[in-house]
Amino acid sequence: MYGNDGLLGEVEAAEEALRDAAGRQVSGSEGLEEYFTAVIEADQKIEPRDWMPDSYRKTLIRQIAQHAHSEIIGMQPEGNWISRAPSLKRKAILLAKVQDEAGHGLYLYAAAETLGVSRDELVQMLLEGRQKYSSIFNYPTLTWADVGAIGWLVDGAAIVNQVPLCRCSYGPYARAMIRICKEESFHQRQGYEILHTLAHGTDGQKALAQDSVNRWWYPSLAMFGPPDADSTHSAQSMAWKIKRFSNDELRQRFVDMCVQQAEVLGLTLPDPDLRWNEERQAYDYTQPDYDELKRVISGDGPCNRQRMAHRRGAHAEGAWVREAAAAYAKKRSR
Ligand code: FAQ
Repeated sequence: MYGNDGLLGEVEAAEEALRDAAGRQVSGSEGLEEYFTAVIEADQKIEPRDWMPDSYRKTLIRQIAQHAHSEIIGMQPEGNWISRAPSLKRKAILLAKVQDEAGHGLYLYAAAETLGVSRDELVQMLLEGRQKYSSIFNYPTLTWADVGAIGWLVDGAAIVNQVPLCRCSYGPYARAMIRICKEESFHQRQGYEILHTLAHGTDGQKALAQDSVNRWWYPSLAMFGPPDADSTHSAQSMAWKIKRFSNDELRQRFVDMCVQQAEVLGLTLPDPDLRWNEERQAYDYTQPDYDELKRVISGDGPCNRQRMAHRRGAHAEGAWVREAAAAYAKKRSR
């Protein structure tokens, strides 16, 4: 019914492959660069102790940090609904979900730190606007149904994008992604269940669910990034096996997955041109507005300013906690 069992199977397979790749068997290469290339070609993992090109390191830091920041900023839109969830059970579930996102941020910052950059530096770059976070978290959560739409569509898009990252060539990132994907899959199901309940409720509840899907559909498609022709990093990231599929390939996979799920929900996707293409064995669909994506990425989305102001405020308010933790660590080390 939920349609992501296949994706979970891919995560299991990637986990097994990771164990094999850990016992690395590439040998006999001459220089450092040749060895790096041989490891990538053999589909084994680059580890923190290995030599790697500076540009590979920089690309990973950029992507992993952006991903970590997204998890942390991504707590805000849903956090907005914790105190207003319609029942104690819904509140407890949402609280746990939002807490999971903090955990994902933590795994990812830890993975980025293995590349020689500290979490403090990364957070500082986010606060100063020198690093990005996902466009999707700059849209507002206007109703309770939006919590369902985020789970179904945003977490759904996140899994489709992230399952291939479980096979990423950099070991610490791949290992973090295995755990994250398993949890994201659960998140997607909780969102789907919220929407399913609303869609099978009163006419008013169904209308609420439909309205949220109408608002979140295109921003979710835009999460996959610019179209391949405009994607600056894809070719190099795919050659390094950081990315395994292009932005457009994953977007298509997501659309194909959602169509059947929407049918089960009894909701429509807001695209009059969505139809099955027999020749391509995939759905034709309307592309999201990529100019809007550019605007949102560059800081001019509906909630960019609010999200960053909140993050800066939370960081400042948490200063005493960081100071206390540092003082305690110092005392213990003495
Ligand atoms: N938003 O050359 P490409 C989640 C930037 S986590 C903002 O195609 P790339 C969990 C890109 O950085 C969601 N910026 O880039 C959750 C680059 O900028 P630069 C986050 C975007 O890296 C659920 C420029 O555009 N997921 O949802 C976006 O090869 C619910 C050119 O683009 C990840 O981070 C965008 N949507 O491919 C949490 C997954 N798209 O640095 C809470 C890991 C592109 O050149 C609640 N990341 N840009 O100035 C990736 O897979 C990739 O980085 C892509 C972009 C696919 C996002």
